Amino acid sequence: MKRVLSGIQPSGQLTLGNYIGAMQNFVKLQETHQCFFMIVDLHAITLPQEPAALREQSEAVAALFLAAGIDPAQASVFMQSHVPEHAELGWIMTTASYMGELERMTQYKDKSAGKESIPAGLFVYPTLMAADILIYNADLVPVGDDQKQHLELTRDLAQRMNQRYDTELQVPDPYIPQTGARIMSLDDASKKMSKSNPNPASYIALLDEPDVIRKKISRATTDSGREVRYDPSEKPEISNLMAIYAHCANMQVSDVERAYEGQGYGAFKKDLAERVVEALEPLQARYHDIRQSGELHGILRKGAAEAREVASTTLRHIKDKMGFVLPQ
Ligand code: AQP
Repeated sequence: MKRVLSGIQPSGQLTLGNYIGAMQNFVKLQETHQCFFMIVDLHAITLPQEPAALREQSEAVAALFLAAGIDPAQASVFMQSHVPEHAELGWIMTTASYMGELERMTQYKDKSAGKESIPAGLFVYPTLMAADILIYNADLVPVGDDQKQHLELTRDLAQRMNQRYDTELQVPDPYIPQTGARIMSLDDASKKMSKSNPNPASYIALLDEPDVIRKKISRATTDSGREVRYDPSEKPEISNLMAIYAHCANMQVSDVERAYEGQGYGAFKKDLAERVVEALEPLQARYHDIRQSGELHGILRKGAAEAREVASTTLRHIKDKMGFVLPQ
């Protein structure tokens, strides 16, 4: 079985974008791959997090993984910080990287733009991400467009380590999901829907109440005109809403277009809100059951133990090849 590694940052409330772009694919992948899915809390602190919010969001992401259908009997689900080998290999990967290659990362450039003082963690974020992947010798990493450059760096670092130290690190491939739609922001379809966007009206949180979802969709930006037509370059706003509709109703966008021929934005948005509410209701019910069951921490403990077994073996192999004195 090929190995898959992926994670989501507890840096805000998970959105419909995270669900469609990542979690739904995780659920499919666990059927055919050995999967490690983590809540990447060490990555989340590259930007300041309020302690109580970080704790709550981390537990919420874990519960949402399970509510979405990730099965702890099939996949290992864990907190990144419960597997300290990530941080240790992260440091080793930092020492194997060059300033120039980290400075070229577009996510670093975007996230540091306009900041008076740039957190160092933002700069070395890709070296920790490389460690996350290489420590499991992952074959495949589900990545969105924005993470492709980081995966390229991970591949370079794996090859560099293998050449320099004769390690046997797996060089990972990107996994481009078939249903890899990029869900865009409700207030601006040129930006992706993001959980850390300061404007909550720009995203649908997976735990938003039905009336909040209805309100956000009714206020979502639309293009000029009134035709419900899928054309991402000419009509980016309505095309984004149509993609959300298609995902939530399990339809093709062409069918959505046909269903709303001759109808205006108003009728379409009203129905879209109901499709989103219907899609999220069962997920939300399962989420609340999981939070109340008290089982979450036991599942995370089991996932971390499974992950550490693999991670500690890889780290030992790397340190041995690099010349560290291993504890006897
Ligand atoms: N809008 C999106 N459409 C499709 N997929 C998305 N993902 C995120 N937003 C969308 C996918 O979800 C996973 C989560 O990645 P992350 O938490 O490490 O950070 P991110 O990609 O930067 O996601 P956010 O929500 O935008 O977080 P913040 O605001 O904290 O930076 C990834 O697989 C991503 O592709």
